Amino acid sequence: MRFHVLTLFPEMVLQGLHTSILGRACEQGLIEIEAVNIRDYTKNKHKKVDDYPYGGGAGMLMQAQPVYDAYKAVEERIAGPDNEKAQEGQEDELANANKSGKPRVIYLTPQGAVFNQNMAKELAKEEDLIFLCGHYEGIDERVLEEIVTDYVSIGDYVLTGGELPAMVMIDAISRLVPEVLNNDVSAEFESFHEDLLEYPQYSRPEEWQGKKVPQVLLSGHHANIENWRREQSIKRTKERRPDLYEKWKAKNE
Ligand code: 6GU
Repeated sequence: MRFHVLTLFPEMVLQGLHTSILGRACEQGLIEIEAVNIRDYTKNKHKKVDDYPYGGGAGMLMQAQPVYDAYKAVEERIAGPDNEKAQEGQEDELANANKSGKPRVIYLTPQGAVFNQNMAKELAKEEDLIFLCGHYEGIDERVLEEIVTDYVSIGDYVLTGGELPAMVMIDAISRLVPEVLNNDVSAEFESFHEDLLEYPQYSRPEEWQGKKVPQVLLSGHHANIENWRREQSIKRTKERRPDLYEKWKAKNE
């Protein structure tokens, strides 16, 4: 799976995503992360990419031209001579959700739909994803209308730019790509599986600062352990995420 991030801060994105599990996934060729510097595409002789908003108001806007040209460069590369399916006219078989065979373009904005695990699962089916990161007060609406397929937020708070949200999404999506996690069952039995949070876990020693590991986990009785964990998941969800608990209860009644 390939991620293409359109940004004014490529080094931030690459540094953050080339460590730990995702770094290893890149080295193994399971995922590819490319950061495209929007500034490289400006036709302004001073390399400027922003300007004042018509009608007035606070701050600066990213202009349409450099964003569009950066996008076009990526799109042409994706649909380029290496793309056998596009070449053979097998657009139907492309994993891309939009029928044109064009990649989905996700604009990170607090005005988008709130990202969740179901969206991560859907997006993990795509071969290429383009993330557009805005800065300043936003991006000229006309280029958004032209290229964006999905408007996504990561929660109800305001950040200074789309880079961290893009990185959050790429992390959540990448761990669903086969073989990225070395343990292929762990992506299934985790928080949000079945709308429940994960149960508590313990490692050595058996006693730490007077606190003992629950006896059932030392018993070797697998059915009892499974039952205990499920009870704990339900209890924890009810306490910490009553909204999720109600959803789960409605489904399981
Ligand atoms: Cl996607 N962008 C910005 N700037 N702020 C956010 C966000 C996105 N999601 C939550 N807050």
